[in-house]
Amino acid sequence: MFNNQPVSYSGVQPSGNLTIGNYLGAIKNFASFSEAYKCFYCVVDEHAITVRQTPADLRRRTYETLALYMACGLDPEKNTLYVQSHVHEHAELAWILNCFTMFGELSRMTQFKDKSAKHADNINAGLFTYPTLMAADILLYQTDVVPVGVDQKQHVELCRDIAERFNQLFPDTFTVPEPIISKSGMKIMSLADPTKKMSKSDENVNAVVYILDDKDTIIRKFKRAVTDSETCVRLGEGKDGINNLIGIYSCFTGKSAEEIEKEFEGRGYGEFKLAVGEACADALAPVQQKYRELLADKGALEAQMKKGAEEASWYARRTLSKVQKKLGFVKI
Ligand code: ATP
Ligand code: LTN
Repeated sequence: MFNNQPVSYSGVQPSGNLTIGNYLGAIKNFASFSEAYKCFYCVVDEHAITVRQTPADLRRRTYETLALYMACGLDPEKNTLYVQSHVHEHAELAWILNCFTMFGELSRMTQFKDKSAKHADNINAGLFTYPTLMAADILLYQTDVVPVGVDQKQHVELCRDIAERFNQLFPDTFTVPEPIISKSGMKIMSLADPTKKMSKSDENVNAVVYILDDKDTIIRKFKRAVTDSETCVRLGEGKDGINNLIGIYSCFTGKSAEEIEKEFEGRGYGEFKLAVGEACADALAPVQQKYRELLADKGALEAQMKKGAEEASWYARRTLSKVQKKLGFVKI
């Protein structure tokens, strides 16, 4: 809560081209909070450098991610859209929260385990303390709800534990947030290995459908999606590929799994895959069009970054100052 208004907060890393997993699991749902909540949506560039980034790519993707937020329907008049490194309070509160987070808690984070296995040559301290920076993002804005994909639930739960621990020592400091996991887009799986999350940092571009892929590419990727040896379009155990495609088709068309099973009764996987590709491409076409228009005007995007950072700083400053006072830092 901030001034009696509930707050929604989330973030996306500018660490790669955004996928339909990011879109269905996170960004598409952000807009639904705009009316009833004070919303903050951040491009988390400081999180992105926990794995090596090429500076020019990081810079370009920061603009692109902001443009995509807007293209996906986030109106900057109704939502505070900004870049994490433009609000220095995030890094400052993260340091403080590091001193209230246990080594054991961070060691249990599955994302840390996954990413340190994947980047074995660069298991840096930032990768380890990633969740305390994320907790700082959330807690600075006295956040009530955090819309994320299911892979981030563990981080939001750790954030709750940190907030509760801090509040016990220093009462009434932070709002304790709830994760909101959208049911439909909970976890979109890789098209090449449907037991794995579809991830923007996957090296196999055929495993991933990007929001900005053109129609032919989208249809080709779905055509090649790994399924099973059956031919009947229905949900089932061990049918991870088909389950995933039914989930994706359902998200883009609003149809339930039962309706989809009926629609494709007696028709093969080939026809179904084509329908999924077409539904996906048709849903993304207006987003892509809007995105291109927004990206063509860098000056306007920069003005938006500045406005967002000013708005966010106002809230962040208030929480950080309260925390510093409670801790006994001398104010001059
Ligand atoms: P990376 O591969 O670089 O770790 P990512 O693709 O997992 O990135 P993030 O920037 O970490 O993307 O995630 C942004 C948001 O998108 C988060 O809320 C996350 O839960 C959601 N998300 C990412 N991938 C998926 C997916 N496959 N299904 C559902 N939600 C997802
Ligand atoms: N860790 C998240 C991105 C993220 C985030 C946040 C999400 C950073 N800060 C605050 C919600 C709230 C991710 O990798 N998906």
